[in-house]
Amino acid sequence: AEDGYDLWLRYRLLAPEQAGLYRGHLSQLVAGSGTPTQAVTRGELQRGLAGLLGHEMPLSDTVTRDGAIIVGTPKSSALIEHLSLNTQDLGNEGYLIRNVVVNGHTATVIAGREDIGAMYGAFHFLRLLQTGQPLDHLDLRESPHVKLRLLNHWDYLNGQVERGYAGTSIWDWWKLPDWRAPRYTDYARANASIGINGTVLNNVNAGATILTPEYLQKVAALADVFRPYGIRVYLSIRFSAPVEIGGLKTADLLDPQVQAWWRAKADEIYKRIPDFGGFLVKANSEGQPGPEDYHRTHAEGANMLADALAPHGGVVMWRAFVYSQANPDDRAKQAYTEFKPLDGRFRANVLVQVKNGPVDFQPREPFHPLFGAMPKTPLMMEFEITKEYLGFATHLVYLGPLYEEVLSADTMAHGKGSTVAKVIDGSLDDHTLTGMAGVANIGTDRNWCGSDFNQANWYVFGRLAWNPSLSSRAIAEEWVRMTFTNNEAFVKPVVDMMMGSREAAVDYMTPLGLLHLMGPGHHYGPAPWDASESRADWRPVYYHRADHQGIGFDRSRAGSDAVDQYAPLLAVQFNDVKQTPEQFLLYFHHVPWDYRMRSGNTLWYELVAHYTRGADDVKRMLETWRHLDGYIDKERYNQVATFLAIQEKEAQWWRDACIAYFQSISGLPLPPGYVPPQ
Ligand code: GCW
Repeated sequence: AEDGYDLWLRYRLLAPEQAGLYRGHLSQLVAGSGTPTQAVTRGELQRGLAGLLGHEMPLSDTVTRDGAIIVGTPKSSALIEHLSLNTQDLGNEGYLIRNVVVNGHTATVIAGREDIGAMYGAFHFLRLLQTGQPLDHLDLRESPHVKLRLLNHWDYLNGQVERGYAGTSIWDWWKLPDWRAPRYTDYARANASIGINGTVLNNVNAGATILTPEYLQKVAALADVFRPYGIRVYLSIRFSAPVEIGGLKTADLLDPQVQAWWRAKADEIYKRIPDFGGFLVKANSEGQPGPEDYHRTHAEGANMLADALAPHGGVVMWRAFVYSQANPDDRAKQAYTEFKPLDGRFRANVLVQVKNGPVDFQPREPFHPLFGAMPKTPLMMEFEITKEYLGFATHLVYLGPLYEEVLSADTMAHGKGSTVAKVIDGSLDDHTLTGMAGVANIGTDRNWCGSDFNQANWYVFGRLAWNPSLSSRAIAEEWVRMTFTNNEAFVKPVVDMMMGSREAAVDYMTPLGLLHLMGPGHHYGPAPWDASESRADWRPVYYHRADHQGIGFDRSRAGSDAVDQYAPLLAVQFNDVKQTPEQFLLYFHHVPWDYRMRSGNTLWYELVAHYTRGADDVKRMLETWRHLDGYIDKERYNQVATFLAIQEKEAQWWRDACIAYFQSISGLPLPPGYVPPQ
């Protein structure tokens, strides 16, 4: 039975016509196993090829017939060395895949400069087969565009996953370090297959316990499992840990004892985990302790930790997700206000990790104004893979288009073409330390992610972290082929459905630049009326500001002036209601209900039309899926169908609740032809 456990690494038998395509190309495997990485690379190829072709691939020390696959590095393989390939500029993680002739026989070589590169190449090679690509005329060269490609787990040590909708944490802290569950290896394989090279094991809302010797031993065991796959572990730390587990009276960074404590802690960690990645820090945000508790800046706090890690080559990823209840200013402005002045004040091994938008992982937000605004500081992207505001496990929302929209957005920081992708890959301001993080959607569910389609969000995150310029459609197609089938009659409609799914969710939840209308606390379902939260900036009304005259948050110069956090040309555009893209209209402006939209509709009618379109889109998604019965296994087909039916019901709920609520405020009649809820 199919339970989704294998993710996109299913390696099921290829259809005969596809297998036919590869006849003559896959006859023997020439690959070493002298290092742990070589061993797992060879193992993955054996496993993948056996599954796809239906027979074991013979191993050989040298090429003895046509169709050999040669894997390795010039250092590990004399054969590869003799081919005199240019592997020098591949970097540590890059690879090439090429057809060659060896001893008069045709062969395919998968080579890296280092083992890890060859491993990534092997996964790419398997992907070619899984997606039905031809194997002749191969001449591929790939290196990652971003250095740190990380998952962030919001996992507590008690097993709970904050904003997790796929069961509990896969880290079984009770049984570590002795029991190294096979699932950890499968986790590493999945990540390696898409280029993810690091993982932050614990929640940014961190306790201090993870830094105790007992837990560091457990962390070291996980690091051992991941190491062959090129994955480093990182930890979220609690700024006040020197007090909580160090017995000190203060965590003030100017106290020499505090500095010494962190240095000693770093030394202790590296003794156990020589390739430890570094720290992720949420400080002075939503109740977490931080340097501001002692009237020091974020930069000073980050630098103190950076100094402790620097001798070992570790990094600090300091989050910019800050906004304070005490600060009456527009929440969307606060991170920029606090961090922009700190540009140039961070140590070389500090990255500032910035959420994609200025508020909080909404279905749609403009890109965060810090991108492009801190040229002297490496800024790391933080995307949310788990669907906190996007329907949890059941709603089918492919996040590729969201990620792509943000990455391709133009910050105009150095004129046209200064995209967010260029900030992230370091090319805009010449940074070599670069990174992209995704808040994981992984848990103990058999299918890891709570639904089959949620796996696509893990997948697309990894692929875009490798290369932020890839197309989310191309990635969706790869994923569908690997996860379900290469049958074109299935692939095309499913990719189309995925590509439209994010816009559908925006339409039925928060169209036209609205955001944060979800039920406070849990963030599931509509609650634009809800005023139960103690904090004003956690209430939906804070964001939509609907009144009898109109709706939207005035962030123009006449309002909170958030527009001026963007580059001058963009600020002018966003400041003008006529020039603001309609998808961000109510994010930047408070607009009268009778405002004329580009369609000719009034704003009120347009809002109703978007909600209706979103709900209708989901109906169509379900219809599309119903036509695809029989192309894939029953188990996964049925679950997707049921989840889509839930989504259909809930999209309708969103539409009806939001329209009814906003109508109670606008007092306007519903458009002619509008079908109210039964
Ligand atoms: O999105 C919000 C979430 C919190 C989260 C916080 C953050 C980890 O609702 O659950 O806490 O952001 O990113 O720090």
